[in-house]
Amino acid sequence: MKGKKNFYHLIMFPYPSGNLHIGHWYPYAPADVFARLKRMLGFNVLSPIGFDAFGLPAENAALKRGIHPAKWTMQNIKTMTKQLESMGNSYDWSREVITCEPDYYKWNQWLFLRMFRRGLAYKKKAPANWCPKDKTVLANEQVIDGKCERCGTEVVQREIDQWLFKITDYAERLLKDLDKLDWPEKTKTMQRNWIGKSEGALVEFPISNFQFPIKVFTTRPDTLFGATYMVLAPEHELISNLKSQISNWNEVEKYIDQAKNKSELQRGDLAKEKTGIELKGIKAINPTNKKEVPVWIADYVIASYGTGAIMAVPAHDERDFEFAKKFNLPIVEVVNPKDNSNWKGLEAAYVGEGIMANSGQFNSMDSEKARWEITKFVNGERKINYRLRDWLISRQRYWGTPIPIVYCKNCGTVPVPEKDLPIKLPPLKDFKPADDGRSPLARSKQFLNTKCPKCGGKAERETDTMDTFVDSSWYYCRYTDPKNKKAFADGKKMRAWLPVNMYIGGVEHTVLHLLYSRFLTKFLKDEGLADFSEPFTALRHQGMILGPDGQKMSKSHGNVVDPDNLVKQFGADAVRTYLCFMGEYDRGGPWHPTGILGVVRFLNRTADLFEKTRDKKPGIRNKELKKLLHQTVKKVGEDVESFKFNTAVSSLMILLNKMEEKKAELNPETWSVFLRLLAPFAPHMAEELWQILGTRNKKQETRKYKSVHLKKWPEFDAELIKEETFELVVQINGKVRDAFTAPINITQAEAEKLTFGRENVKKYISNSKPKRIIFVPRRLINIVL
Ligand code: ANZ
Ligand code: ZN
Repeated sequence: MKGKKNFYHLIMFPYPSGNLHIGHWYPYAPADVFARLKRMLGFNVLSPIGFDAFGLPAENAALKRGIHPAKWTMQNIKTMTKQLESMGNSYDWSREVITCEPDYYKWNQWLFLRMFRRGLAYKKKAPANWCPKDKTVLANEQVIDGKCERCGTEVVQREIDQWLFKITDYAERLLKDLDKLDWPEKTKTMQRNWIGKSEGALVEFPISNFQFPIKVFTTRPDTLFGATYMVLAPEHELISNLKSQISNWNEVEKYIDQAKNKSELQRGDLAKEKTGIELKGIKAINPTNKKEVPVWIADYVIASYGTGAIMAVPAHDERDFEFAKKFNLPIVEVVNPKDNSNWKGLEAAYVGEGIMANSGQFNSMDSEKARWEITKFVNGERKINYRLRDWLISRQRYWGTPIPIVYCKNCGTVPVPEKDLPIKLPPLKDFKPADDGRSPLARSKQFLNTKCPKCGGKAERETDTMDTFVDSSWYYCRYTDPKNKKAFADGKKMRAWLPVNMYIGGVEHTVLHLLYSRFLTKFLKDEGLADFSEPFTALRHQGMILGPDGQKMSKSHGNVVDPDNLVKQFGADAVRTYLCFMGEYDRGGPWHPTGILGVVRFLNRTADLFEKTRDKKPGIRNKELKKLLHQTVKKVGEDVESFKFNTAVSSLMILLNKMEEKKAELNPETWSVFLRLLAPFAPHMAEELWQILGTRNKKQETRKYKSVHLKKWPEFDAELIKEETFELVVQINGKVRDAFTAPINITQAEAEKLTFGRENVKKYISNSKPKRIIFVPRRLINIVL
């Protein structure tokens, strides 16, 4: 729209999982209030919706019910569309995106090919998290406490060929750019930890009578003198090379086999009893003091992190300490705390910084300084390590985007040419996962057998499908140009809307979707396909709505609240407004079945009062009412912008009370303001009253008044609402302990009440009873204890 500033408002699109429950409304309804406000503030708001339609949940549900995932998914989309429409959300349905449609997933394949061309999509045999029940590989993020995120089965490790996206190339940028985002601090911290940057050193420990050393990554090279043994991950490649020198090979082999079945998370668990076995016959040499140290293998060392081997410093690392105690390995302290008044000696590892000891010429040095000096001394190399792993996108499942790769005997791995996209998902009848772990697509000979795009010879297609997080990593681009047949989105249209100005969704996506989207955006930027490097400028999370019993809503608890019934009973406006009103948006809380009645009453009272007073003459004379009206305009606008929907609604309620009190003063002018404030929350009712207001006052029953939702948000008079306040200073025994803003005409009783309610003051008073309270109007309150 000409002359208006674009504002891209986005909610995380839903899985078509079945019926929506009231918890699903929560991210959407208050978010729509925000979108409507922005529109009234004069922005050209884009608020699209679609469905994240591929993936395991749909497939599992379809398997359970014995119908095809495509049919099941489309049915659900139909139902959910109806439900979403009943909410009165201002979505632009013409831009709807459904990720399981070839028009959409074609572009997943296209993006994959771009990644492949840049070496960012690659295949590798790697240990993968394998869910024996779902029979599929899972990304690290989908393994929760060692169990499959979907079905709760213990995850095991398996070696298979996997496609990965090289997100690790972007680790530093993903980390650095977090600083400039208007996101919840907690979410940013979680991403930082997930990326897990650590600064340390690579150090080599030679092995006696063997040409290759053991390389370790350590964040504490200052503790090198205290390294009394070494540990290799059971999968470490050196182990098989050392086989002939290992005298207890049978035992070692057995241990390795056992370790294979545990997930990384289980193995890294601090609370877990340590296990391990010494490689008998092997010794490593500590490069600081040339002492021989034993070499162990243990599953608490993870193959995929650092170098897959550690130097163990039991005096200063908790896990090493526990291990050394259990297996009676030497513990040598090399860092003493600066303040050792509480130092208990070696009852536990001391993990802090301090003063060097038992470390030759480095004794008495600060450990922070010794860190890099000792690194130099042993010819180590400073190194930055990231915890972030490459993104495993292969899935051996049916309901996803086929990976556009062909394998040819002559030419090897060949990307499908762009002109042949989309590679359509074959309409399989039997789409169950196979026991051998191969994708069900392999069972369709028609799909599998193809011609090599290079030499024309016989070839086979890749049969894995893509992780659905690929679909959702770029959908916000597609909304800007959803029907485009030539590109995933037109550059001009993308520039007009992106990046997303406000993104709303669950905190559970922090290290998955939100990280993948950031990665993909950076890739698009590097490819010259986008002019922004972060997809979501601002982000807000909704809290979770629990069942009336305070438990997470679920069918098995029987505590699911059905929004359709609520809409039937009370109307969508009441449900929306109550969702806004029920509590702090980012916290959520239990659903109170009777709570909504308060909101219903508020809306009914509004309608009643309107009916009685809308025709009075213009001009608000009552000063008090006028002031509150202007104050409420300011408050509601500011609150909604900062996602404080609950206080916005309550200030509307306060205003209504005042309007009832000053009934005689009300007139179309008051209502014109009030209805506009109400419009984002209760769009249907506000519109209806607005039309009545317009037509009646123009005495033209036939002429339609412009929609309230296209009207401008009312302005407030800053002069008029200036609260007369002052800074009330709180003293305790004459010392200034606190201060807060209070109305000019506050009474002593009111001032005392506010003062005693303040945390700062409570802290000082605790249980003592004040002897005297001195109140100086417009200045201070002094509590004498
Ligand atoms: C010796 C040492 C002494 C360590 C000390 C710590 C304290 P972050 O901060 O997470 O990067 N480590 C290295 N590779 C490992 C692996 N593959 N599996 C398990 N642990 C591994 O942690 C780095 C530290 O974790 C490294 O520093 C190493 O232990 C351990 F007083 O080296 B440290
Ligand atoms: Zn070929």
